[in-house]
Parts: sequence; C-alpha cells; structure tokens
Amino acid sequence: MHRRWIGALAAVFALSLLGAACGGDDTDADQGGSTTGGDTASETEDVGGADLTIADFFFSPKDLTVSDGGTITVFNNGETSHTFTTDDGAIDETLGAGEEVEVEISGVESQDFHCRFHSQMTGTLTVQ
Ligand SMILES: [Cu+2]
Repeated sequence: MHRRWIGALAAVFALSLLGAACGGDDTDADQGGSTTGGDTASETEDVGGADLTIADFFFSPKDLTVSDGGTITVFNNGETSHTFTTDDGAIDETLGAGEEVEVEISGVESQDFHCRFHSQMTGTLTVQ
C-alpha cells in the first residue's frame, strides 16, 4: 500500500516537472512566432512600394508602378523645387531641393502625373 502511494506521488512530481519544461518551450515558440510576423510585414511593404526620383527636369523612372495601398517614396534630387502631381489632383506634393516625402497610394487610379512648375516634366503612374 505504502509503495503504491509513493509511486503515485513520484509520478505526479515527475509530471509537474515535465509541465514546467513544456511551459518553457512554449515561451520560446511564441518569441519565434512574433519575429516571423515582423519579417512578413516588412516584405509586404517592399512588394507594394516604389521609389520616384525627381531631377532637373525629369522624373525617374518615367513609368512608375505601385500596388494599391503601397507607398511611393519621392525624392527631389534636383537643385530647384518640383511637384509630384497626378493629373486628377488627388496627389499634389511640392518638394524643395533635397527633400523626400512618402506618398501612400490608396484609392488612386492609374493616370499620368506631372510637375506643376515645369510642364515638360511628365510620367505615368500605374496602380495595380
Ligand atoms: Cu519641376
């Protein structure tokens, strides 16, 4: 009788140790999971975004493609002020020399864009 009780207590003690060990493993797994989530988020931004460089006096690239919901990073590499303006006026950003602005593309249709200061500066925006 006594041996059975001792055996049962030993089994419960052993199980509680296993439980503690499993708890530690779960914590490690959670940390790994959140790290993976962060990587996925940054990959999504890379896919949807685009870079547009403004120079004196042209856009580069002239044909710009961005995903709906993506961000265009516009940088004025010229020595004078320019604008990044869609033909429908939904986007109208003025950038001084050396300035950079991030423009979120949401609900914007594919269309041409231009610089309000220099009518010869034009490009085409494609929203996918
Ligand atoms: Cu300009």
